[in-house]
Order: sequence, then C-alpha cells, then structure tokens
Amino acid sequence: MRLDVITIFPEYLAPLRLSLVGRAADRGLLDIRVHDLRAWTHDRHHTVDDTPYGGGPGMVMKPEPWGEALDEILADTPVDTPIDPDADDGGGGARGPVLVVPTPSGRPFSQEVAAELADRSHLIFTPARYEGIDRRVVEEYAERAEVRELSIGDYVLAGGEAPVLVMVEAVVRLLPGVLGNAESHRDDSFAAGSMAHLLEGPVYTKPPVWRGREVPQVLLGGHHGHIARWRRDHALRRTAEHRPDLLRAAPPESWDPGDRRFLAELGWESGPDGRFGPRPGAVEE
Ligand code: JD8
Repeated sequence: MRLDVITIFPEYLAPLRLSLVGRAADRGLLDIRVHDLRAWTHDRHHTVDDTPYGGGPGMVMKPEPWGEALDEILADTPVDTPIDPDADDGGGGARGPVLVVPTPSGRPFSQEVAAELADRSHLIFTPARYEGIDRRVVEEYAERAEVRELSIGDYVLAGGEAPVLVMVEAVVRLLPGVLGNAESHRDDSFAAGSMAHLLEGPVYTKPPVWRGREVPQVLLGGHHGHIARWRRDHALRRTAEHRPDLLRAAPPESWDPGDRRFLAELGWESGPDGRFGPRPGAVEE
C-alpha cells in the first residue's frame, strides 16, 4: 500500500516511522511518503494561507499549493497489483487512489471505513490547519479520485495531522502480514463479536496477587467454559455501562442464552424487534 501525506508539519508525522506502522514500512508492506506542502509554494514566504472571503475569523488554506501537490502525487499513483481477477475492480485494481480529507465536518471514521481503506492500494491524506482548505480543492479532486472527508470524533482539534496518525494506524493493522500471529488470530476468531457490539472486559497477568489485589479465581482455574462465560459477562457489563448504544444496536442473534440471562440480571430485556434495551423503570447505577 502506498500512503502519501501532504502537510505543513511533516515532523508531526514522525510517529509513522515507529512501532507497528514503521515496522510495516521497514518490511516493505507500506511505502509512506510525507510531503511538505510549502514545497509547492513559489513566493519567498512560502505562503499557504489567506484571509477568508466573506469575512470571519482565522485564515483559509490557499488552493494553489494543494493543487500543485495533488497533481504531482496523482500523476505518480501506483498501478495496482492484480490479485483477484473476479474482484469489483476487474482484477486490475482500476479503482484508483483515495483522497482522505480529515475534517470535523466529515463522515465518522469507523472500523468499517478503516477496512474499506485497507482494501485500496493508494491513500493520499491532506491534513489541513487554520480554518481548513478552500472548498474548490475537494470539488476539483472529487472529479479525479474518490474523496472521503472523514472525522475521527466529536471534539475540536487544531488540525488534521493527529487524525491522520489515528486513521493510518487503524488501516495499516488490517493489512495482510502486518500483525503478528498472536494478534491476528484473535481478530479472526472474535472479529464479529468484540468490536461490533461488545467492549473488551478486564485483563490480568502475573503476579497472581499484587498489592493485596487478587486475580479473579476463575481465570486461574483451567475451566475454559467458565472463563469464556466470565469474560463475556464482564464485557456485557462494561458495554452496558459505557456504550449502551452498542448493546441496543446489536442484532438479536448476537446473544446466546448465557448473554440473555446476564443481560436480564443487568436490567436489560428484549423489545418487540428482539433487540435488547434497558427495562423501563430500571435505574442505572
Ligand atoms: C482537520 C483545521 C481546525 C477546523 C475551526 C478549529 C478530524 N475530529 C476532528 N476534530 N477536529 C478535526 C480537524 C480540525 C481541523 C482540521 C481536522 C483542519 N482544523 C478547525 C474548522 C473549524 N477549527 C477532526 N478529522
């Protein structure tokens, strides 16, 4: 996979050389190119911003440097390696690059979006600063590439670089060969269960007693059935407390008889559509 990032703060992307993403790049699974937007300016001050038309606070990123940068990078997009001749792309990978634009007004970035991006061979990220990029840039490149305006969450950041780090890590760990055996096996066996509608429960390691605090006895015994049920109950409790929206959204077939019994203990019951919700009048702690 080829990743291009265009930014006025290339040093902000230094973490892409570290850890999981950096290792994937070192192993040749990724070709990461971080570009300084100011390389595509022509004035002595390397100006990338200007005042907003219509007035208002702050500055807006000028379209010309982005246009020259994107023209050059799009001219150098890789030819996809044919993998599956019956794929949507006809096997030639003719789907082209994806332009990823982090913005608080974008669609939510999610695990599903990460998986869609992981299926593409060329992602171009355009993290902005100030009040964002002149709108005409997205309009122009939507005619020449697939553009995804994405937000990583409902909070205000000062620019798109941190969202790029977040999105790249979520995408890269899904690429074939990136995760070690321990991690990837877990994802195979629990993918549908864990992320979709259940949060993770607590985890423990040695020593068995730390500062007088014991590891739950069930985890020390070897009864795999009891351990699985205990973990599932704690995941259900955690999800009910922190993300009740996930439990409500889960299709009825997500829940086995043990889940249903424990959800009832938590004050949850199934409604007319078979989905679970808090029992009317149930008081949350
Ligand atoms: C890109 C500039 C700052 C944008 C005024 C303060 C994503 N979840 C998210 N929160 N914030 C961003 C984000 C913020 C950005 C830029 C992403 C470029 N800013 C702005 C407009 C209004 N401020 C984000 N993804």
